[in-house]
Amino acid sequence: MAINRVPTTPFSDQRPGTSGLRKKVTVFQQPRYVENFIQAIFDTVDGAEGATLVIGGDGRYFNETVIQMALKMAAANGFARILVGRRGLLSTPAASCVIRKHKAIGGLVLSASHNPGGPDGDFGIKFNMAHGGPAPESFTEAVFKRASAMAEYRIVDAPDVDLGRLGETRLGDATVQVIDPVADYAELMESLVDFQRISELFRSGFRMRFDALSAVTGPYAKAILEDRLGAPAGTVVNAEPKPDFGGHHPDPNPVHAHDLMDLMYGPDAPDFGAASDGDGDRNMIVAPGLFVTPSDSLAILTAHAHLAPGYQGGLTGVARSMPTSRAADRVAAKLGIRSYETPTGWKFFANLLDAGLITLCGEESAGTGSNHIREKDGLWAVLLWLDILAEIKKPADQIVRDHWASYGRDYYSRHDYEDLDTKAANDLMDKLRGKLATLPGQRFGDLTVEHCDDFSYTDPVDGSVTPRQGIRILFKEDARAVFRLSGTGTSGATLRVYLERFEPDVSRHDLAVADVLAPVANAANEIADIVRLTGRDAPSVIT
Ligand code: VG1
Ligand code: CO
Repeated sequence: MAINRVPTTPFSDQRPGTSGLRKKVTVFQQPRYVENFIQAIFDTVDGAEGATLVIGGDGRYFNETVIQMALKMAAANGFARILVGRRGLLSTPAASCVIRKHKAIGGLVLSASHNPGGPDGDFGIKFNMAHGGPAPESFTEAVFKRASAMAEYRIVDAPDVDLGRLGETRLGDATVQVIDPVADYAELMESLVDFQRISELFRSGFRMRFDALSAVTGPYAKAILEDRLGAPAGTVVNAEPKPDFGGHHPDPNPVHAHDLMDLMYGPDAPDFGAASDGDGDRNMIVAPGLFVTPSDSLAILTAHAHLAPGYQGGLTGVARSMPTSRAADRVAAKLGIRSYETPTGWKFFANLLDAGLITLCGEESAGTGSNHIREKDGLWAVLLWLDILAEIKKPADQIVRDHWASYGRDYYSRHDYEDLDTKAANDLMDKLRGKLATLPGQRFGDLTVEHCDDFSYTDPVDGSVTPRQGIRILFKEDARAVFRLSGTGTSGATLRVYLERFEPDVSRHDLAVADVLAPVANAANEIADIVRLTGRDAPSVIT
């Protein structure tokens, strides 16, 4: 079969951010834009010749078009075997699982995760390495350089592969295998949590709702929760992946998953509520009448994971991204295990997991995961919660309150200022950096700055240093404010302000989050001059 070498014009804006290259669909639709980026990835992969590659995406608009291009380009670039999910679907955690299980050299994950989809929405392309996790910055920088100087791409001249039928076909010199997107993943889950115990929980009348937000986890949640574990039909809602997510914003937080929140805070709340995002790596956990912050969820899972078969021997350590609350650190200290603080983004956890330094990790942005794969894993977190609920036999909200009673409560909230003028946002961060030296000792309302810095991470495994990862302001009153700019947005800049305050007193664990954090929010506004420099008097989203 003929391999075409097609001249391309290089693109100078193909630098991956927190999690791959994310842009508006219309940007990806420019002639040769996708091909240019994929060729840059393939040129950067060491040892493509004869190797296995995994390709899958979250089913959003443009997914199938890019999958066909990627398949034909992979065949022209020497990969011997290409595994692709049926209908082009693979959740991000399932892609990580398939890469590892089938010893692939890596995988292309097509997703813009929690960003909206559709012709006016977002698209994304990410490369994951042989360990199953997102490529490190050394790799993505090399891809960016290559993409900026590309002369031609390679593609086989062939008809589209039928993605609807399982099984093998030839494409050029490669074999394409269309796989069941759920099978390998479900098998892995069964090795980590006690399926029988969770089935008994459902048989005993326990009820839950899983909202897939019309994104990729629908088929996974239906197959595992309803078909395998016996949850009643209808437990999983919005279960059909749609190219535009049915108009949902597939970001599992209290603002965007409002239907689930209404149910869980209403009179007919089931025992447990959960949701996942566009590509299935995030999770949201809601107990009846109580939203569980992802930071608390990480801490609670750390405290109880040993109850599940996959973690019976205990944990070696736990890591959290820097803006995630310090709740998990408190558990680690009590358990006598290591804890780590990494920059935002899953790629920083891979070395710690590979080296066996940690077993669990998580982020405030609804990401939780473990050493079973190298991505965060939405449905896994839900299953681990269910296994713990089945073992402890207490209501979910009780488990959270008991946790606060033992460790204290880290009140937590994130304020996002979206779609800011990029220059104004950079200016705000620069001014803030410029002020750091003068802040310690200054009072803002009743809070006094104890320490502040621009977070720099030194990877304990390979010694690499990643500077400028966000500004941390720690107050003497055991409160913290963190500022950083998003690396996944596709329009303007997004300022994220993370606020937290620790409360050890159990009689003060039922206060309104916004009230407890108001003094921290006020101090953060004053320190960073947010209103004046952004022209906004309130955040666009509070989660
Ligand atoms: C956001 C989150 C971060 C997460 C990243 C990818 O990044 O804050 O915690 O790892 O999205 O998640 P940023 O740079 O916009 O703050 V996913 O589910 O979008 O792959
Ligand atoms: Co995601």
